[in-house]
Amino acid sequence: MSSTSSSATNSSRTTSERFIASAEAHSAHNYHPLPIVVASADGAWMTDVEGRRYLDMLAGYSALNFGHGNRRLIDAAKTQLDRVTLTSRAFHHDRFAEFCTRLAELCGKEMVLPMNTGAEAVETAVKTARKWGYRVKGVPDGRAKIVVAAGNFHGRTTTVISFSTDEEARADFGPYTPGFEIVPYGDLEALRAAVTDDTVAVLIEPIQGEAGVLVPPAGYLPGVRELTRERGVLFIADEIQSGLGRTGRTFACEHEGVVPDVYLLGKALGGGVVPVSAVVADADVLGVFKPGEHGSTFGGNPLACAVGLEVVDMLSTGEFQQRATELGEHLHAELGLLAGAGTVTEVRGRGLWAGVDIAPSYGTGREISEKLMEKGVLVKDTHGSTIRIAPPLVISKEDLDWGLAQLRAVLA
Ligand code: IF1
Repeated sequence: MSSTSSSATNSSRTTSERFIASAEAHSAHNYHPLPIVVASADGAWMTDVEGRRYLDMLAGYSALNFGHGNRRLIDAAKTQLDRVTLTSRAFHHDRFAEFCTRLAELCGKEMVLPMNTGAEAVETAVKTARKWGYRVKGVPDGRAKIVVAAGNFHGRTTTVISFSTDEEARADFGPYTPGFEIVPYGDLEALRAAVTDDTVAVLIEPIQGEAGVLVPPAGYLPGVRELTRERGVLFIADEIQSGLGRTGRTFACEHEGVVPDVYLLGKALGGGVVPVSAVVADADVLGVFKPGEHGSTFGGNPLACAVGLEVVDMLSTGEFQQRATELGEHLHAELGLLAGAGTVTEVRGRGLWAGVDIAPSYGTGREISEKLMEKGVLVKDTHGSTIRIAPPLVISKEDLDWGLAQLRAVLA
């Protein structure tokens, strides 16, 4: 197609508008992004194609916990790019063992099964739990059940959306995978009633992200731990978004002193550089896999391992968790003041992670997000009038305060 015409409409469009129109013409409309076209980024800041700067208060849904262009992570990636990037699991490579060993150590577990995306880690956990159920627990073939929570978000594959309660994510994609039981989140009695002898696992987010950064009632996670232990059921914690420093701890489960049987990790594990996910558990669980029974071309590749190892190294000192705790206390104190002023109806979350319900009279979450964008702050809405705030853990207190000042201005 030639583009010789320089009609008035075309030339009067901004660079951003042209990028967006072109994206809309040639990509599936499975997203409705804010109208900003990012060209570069550094730390907590992004710059668009017009040279405007924006404070990133979403951090790629926590994939960018360590900020954009983090020196250590970029250096680790660059070094590995010049050595070897991909071998497939048909061969060993010299970054694999160290990554798995160190990640297992960070989690206090024995084994790691590396994958790429979060949804793949969840799929892998579903397969692990079922196989464990048949081979170790002794569930009759084909009867394995996994209990999940309403309002969950675990990814987009056909099996994972089969146990979603979000019609947008689920409708028109059936037939659905059977074998899942959905109970209300935070309700221990409902969970207890749903667990049968065929139950192989309980799969939950220790804090529900998509649902609006929902923290379960105190005692819920310990209750899940006790119940699953009693009934010989695996407790699988999806820490893909909540884990790796975001809440002020390495894992959100830690806030309640809970250690699940299986951790699912993703997002920040790839340092915002490459997709890296993992299932982490003891050998009596992950040991169920024999050669040929599960895998991935890219899972555990040298580049992924090099970056993932650097992430594990960075988390092992506790400095990022500490930062998330301190800045998180500040963030929640400031948001609490807005709640006191009535512009905000509820604030939830832990550490540098907040779900903020804006009084509906100020508009939908989307409208608030657009107004914030105009003021140079990027957040993401979720259902109704809720916005999610999750800046990179490396954000400065000054920048965080500036971002909060823009929120106050939008709500003034
Ligand atoms: C989208 C939300 C965030 C996750 C948990 C697994 C996955 C995710 C707890 C799957 C992914 C995403 C994906 C992104 C939007 C997003 C999201 F709004 F839907 F809830 F982060 F807040 N477990 N979360 O949060 O990981 O396969 O994407 O690597 O799908 O639009 P993935």
